[in-house]
Order: sequence, then structure tokens, then C-alpha cells
Amino acid sequence: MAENEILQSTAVDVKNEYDASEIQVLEGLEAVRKRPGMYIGSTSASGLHHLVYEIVDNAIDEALAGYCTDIQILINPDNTITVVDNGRGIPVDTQSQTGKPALEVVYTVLHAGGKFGGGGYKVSGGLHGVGASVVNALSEWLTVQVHRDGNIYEMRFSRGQITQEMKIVGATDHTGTTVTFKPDHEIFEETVYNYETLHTRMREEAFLNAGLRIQLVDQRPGEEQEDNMCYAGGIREFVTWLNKNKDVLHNDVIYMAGQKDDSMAEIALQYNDGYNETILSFANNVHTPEGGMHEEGFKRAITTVLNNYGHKIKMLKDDEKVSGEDCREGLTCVLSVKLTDAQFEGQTKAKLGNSEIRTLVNTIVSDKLDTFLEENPQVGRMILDKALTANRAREAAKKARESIRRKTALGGAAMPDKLRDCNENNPELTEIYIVEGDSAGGSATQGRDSRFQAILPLWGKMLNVEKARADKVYGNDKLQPVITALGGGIGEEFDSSKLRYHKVIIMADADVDGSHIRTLLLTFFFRFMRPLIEEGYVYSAVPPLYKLSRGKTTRVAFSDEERDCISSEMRGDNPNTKIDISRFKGLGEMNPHELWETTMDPEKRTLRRITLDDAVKADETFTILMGEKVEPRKEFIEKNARYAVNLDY
Ligand code: 1YM
Repeated sequence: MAENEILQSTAVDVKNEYDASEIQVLEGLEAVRKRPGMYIGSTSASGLHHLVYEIVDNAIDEALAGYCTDIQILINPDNTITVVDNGRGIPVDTQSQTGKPALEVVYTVLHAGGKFGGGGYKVSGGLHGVGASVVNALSEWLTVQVHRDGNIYEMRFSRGQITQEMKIVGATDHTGTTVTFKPDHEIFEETVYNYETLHTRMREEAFLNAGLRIQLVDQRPGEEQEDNMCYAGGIREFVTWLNKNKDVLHNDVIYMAGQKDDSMAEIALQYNDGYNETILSFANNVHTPEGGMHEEGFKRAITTVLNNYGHKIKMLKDDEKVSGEDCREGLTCVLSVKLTDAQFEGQTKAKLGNSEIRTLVNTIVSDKLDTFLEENPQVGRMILDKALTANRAREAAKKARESIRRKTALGGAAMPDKLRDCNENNPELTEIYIVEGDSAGGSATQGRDSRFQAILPLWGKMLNVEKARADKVYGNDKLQPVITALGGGIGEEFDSSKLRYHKVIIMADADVDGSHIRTLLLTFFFRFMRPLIEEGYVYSAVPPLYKLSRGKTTRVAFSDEERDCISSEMRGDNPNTKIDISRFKGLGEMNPHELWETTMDPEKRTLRRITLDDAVKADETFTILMGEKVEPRKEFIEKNARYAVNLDY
């Protein structure tokens, strides 16, 4: 689309070069300000952080070209961002077509891609090279300094317009580029940067660009923190890091790489003793969460190699086979491909479409993994053994699932005994409250609007799915009522179009036990009904913490701040009035009317939608909270203790 903008604007009847480029600049940057979403995805927090990635991408391109070794990202005390690199510095010489310094052109002209015809791998990632002018257009102000040829060149802008032409502001003994910008509050709904969001992305970049040093520093008062990231081992270390809280089956990460024509691929993998599959794939350093040809090639190859190997060493009998899923149980893999003309497809442009990459990855994995297994038979047997166990468990799970299905189908409305269903049948209009404990369940049942609200109480000790295999989960008596009531099925068969409710609301106490049950349920949804979370059906109810009364008036507060605020409001001008403040100990303690008024009435309640902004982060959190290792869990809880009530993903 950026290409069209430029083509259209250069098609204007041109009298002289200078006018033409002026028109182009104004039209281009104005287009960005008018429809920012088209260039950075959104104007919410995600778009805000995107600005940083765009500038950093230019520095990373310079590193890929072999000229930059260090990148620094600073969140300044005033929440502006500075990015520094030690590359060659953006060229400052006059460009012949425009008669302007290249630096100015980079920051004011919306490029169609590549840098002045650039080349190599950088062309098609995201907006590579295009990013600088987009960030400039969306910044209240932006300053760029270039250290080059012994001089410091500086140029300033506001909302894309030049406020200071390029000039020399000092002398220097090194080279590099420094950019500082303030995101425009007229454009962005959110202008406060989140350290963790930037940290996750920068760590990913550091893993993908072996040896590149990336330093992230938060200088905001009270939030000071920093991380210095440099991974000589690249994606091998990425895999080690992803598996850090898991017990691994073999110590060494398996690494494979290869290239053909202009494309290259590298793959790192390691098995752990868990049951989940984590494949992170990238094309030109851009994350492809929807997968694509590179993942397909990988999956096919690993299944074929393991089956062949299994027959060869006679762990698999003649007609015995392990499935692709069996081969990927407990697998952690990072897959990174580089290619010149990446085609991104799918709903969110997050899927790689180039079919030649499937062949390349398939060939590399077929050759190299086979050799590895030949040379490391002990590891080979262990992986195959794991796949075989997975295969048996999957068979058992299938039987359990079929029995659930049979029961539901035969019994018609074979709903769980404990479910208090609603009258409405249209799932778009209905909601189910999953409530902890019988007494809270009782209050909720009495307090609800039974036309569209269903209640399912859970009681007793819930199964921790992180420590159980699929067959155990399907047959579990605490989870089965949830599966049956939701109606969408489970595992590979999950189908959100069959859901019986479009709002699944977890209502648990605002204390440690409540937090625990919420996490157990979310872990279950995350591992076995992931689309339920991804498609936004899961919510957490937000019950109040305090009840304040003065005479006959009562009000509730959801936080300490709100409590103080309401209490002073209720007191009014009368400092001696006594306000009674009590803490709700649990949902069960509220009477049905209170529960409806504060937590269930759609007109007044607060619901928090559970999102999966970052599946890697969520996976890590669930592993830590629910997995086998105690030490990381202790650490996590100590670090996050103050958020315990608001554990949110
Ligand atoms: C903090 C952001 O933008 N660094 C950066 C950008 C460029 C170069 C070096 C560079 C590229 C080339 C030659 C080239 C860019 N140059 C251009 C353009 N850091 C940051 N560091 N010399 C220097 O690609 O040939 C665009 S970006 F177009 F002017 F060459």
C-alpha cells in the first residue's frame, strides 16, 4: 500500500523535481497520520511499541550488513525513547534525485520498501527501511543525530515536519546513529511504554541475531531496571532459555542449518519431559505465529525421520507408526529462515507462504537429524520412547474423549448435575459463571438473571493439567462438567462454533485460593481449549474488596484507593461521621443481591477479558506456576506477590 501512495503522488503532473518531492513528502506522511493503523497495525499499546521496533529494525539491518555490534534502547525518564547504534551512521550526503541529504529523505519520505533499492534479506520483513518516516510522522517530536566523518549531524522534526534542517552540532571520534522520539498523544490511545513488552521483543531479536549486543534500560523514576542481552549461541541459546524451567531429555540442543540459492534456514531443538509442543518460527526475524511453509517442512521431516529411525532400530514394529503430534510432544524448537522475497499470508500476515522454503527446511532436517540420531543413539532411543509413550496416551485419550462424546450424544441434554443452566439458547446472548465452591455457587444461582446466566460451581481439589497427560484430563471428574457444559469439545476437536455460551466467566475469590483456582482453570483452557482464550471468550469476574456503610447507605470498593476515596466522599464535610468499613472475605459471604449488584449485573459489573498477548510468556508463566520445579515458582511468586490478586494474561 505504501508503494501505491508513492506511485500515485509521483504521477502528479510534475513541473520540477523539487515540487514533486515536496508533494510526495506531504502526501506520504499525511497518509500515515490519517490512517496510522495501516502502517503500524493499531494505535493502542501494540502500535506504540511498534514505533520502537521500527527504529531498532534499522539498526539491526545495519548489524546484519556487518557494521553494527551494539544497540541501546533507553526509556527516558519522561517516557520518550532513545535508540543508539554504533553502525556507519545514516548517510548525510546530498541525494541526486531530490537534492536533499539522504538523512532527510529517510525520515520524511515514505519508502516503498528496501532502502533505495536495498537488497539482501532486509526487503520484505515488515516495514524495514520504511519505518523511520512512519515513526517520524507519528511522533510529537523526533531528533536524529548521526556520527559520521568526524562530525555530529543533527536534524529535528515535529509530526513529520522539519523543525530544524540538518546541521553540524559538534565533533566526534566514532560513528553511529541516535534517534530520540516522543509518540504523539494525538495519535496514540496509550503513550506509556511497558518495559516487559520491549524486553520480550528485544530478547527475541538478540537470540535471532547471534552475537549482537542489545541493551535495554528503563530510566523512569521508581522503575529503574535494565538488561544487557548478547547470545553468542543464537537460537541454540533461545531453546535453552525456553526450556530453562523444564527438565530436558538430553543436555545438548540439536542444531541444524543449511542454505540454497538466496534462502537459508536454521533450526534448534531440544526435548523436555513435558507434554507440550513449543515451536517458534521466524522469517527474516519476523515472528510467524501462524506458522507456514517453514513449519510444515519441519513437521513433515521430523515425523518421517523418527518413523524411519524407529523401524531401523526396531523400536517400531513393521506396521507401527508414530504420528506427527507424538513426535512433537515435549519438543521445544526455534526455526529461523531468511529469504529474499518473503510472502506473508493469513489473517494477521503472520504465516509464511513461500513453498520453496518447505523443501529447504525439509531437506536440512531430513539429512541432519538422521545423522544426529545415528551418532547419538542414546538420545535417539529416548526421543523415540517419548513418542511411543505419547502415542499410547493419545490412544487412551481418544477412547476417553469418545466416551464423553457418546455420553453427551446419547443422553441429549446430559448436562452436569451441578450446572444451573439459563433459559436462552442462543450462545451469543448467554454467559456461564464458573464459581468456586458450593456456597458461592448458591449465592450466584439465587442472584443471577436466569434468562441468560448459567452457573457451574466447582468444588474440591482441581486437577493440575500441567502435570497430567491428556487421557487423565479427559476422564477427570472435576473437569468433565466444564467440558460438557461449554459444549465445544476439547483438544484437536475443540470447535468454538459449538460453544453453548459466548462468555465464560471465572468467578473466584480475590485471595490466594481464588487466584490458584483461576490459574488452574486458565492453564486447562490454555493447554486444551486454546482458541477459547485466543478468540476472547474467557473473562474473569472482578468482585469488590470492601463494603462501606454510613447509616443506611452502603457502597463497595474494588481497591484500597477506591475505598479511601469513597470513604472521604461519604464523610463529606463532616469529619466526625463514622464510616463502617468491612472487607469481603469471599464470594460466599455476599448475599445474592450484593453479588448481583456488584459482580454479575452487566450494567454495573467489571469483567476482565483474558488475553494471550504473548503465548511464549503465557507458556512460561504456566510452566512456572503449575510445573514440577519449585524454585522458579517461589521466585515468580516473590517477584509478583503484589500482583497476586490481579494475575492476568
Ligand atoms: C537508531 C536507528 O537507523 N541506523 C542506520 C541506518 C542506516 C544506515 C546505518 C546505513 C545504511 C546504508 C549505508 C545502506 C540507513 N541508511 C539508509 C539510507 N539506527 C539506524 N545505520 N550507510 C548507512 O543501507 O546502504 C536508510 S537506514 F537509505 F540512507 F541508506
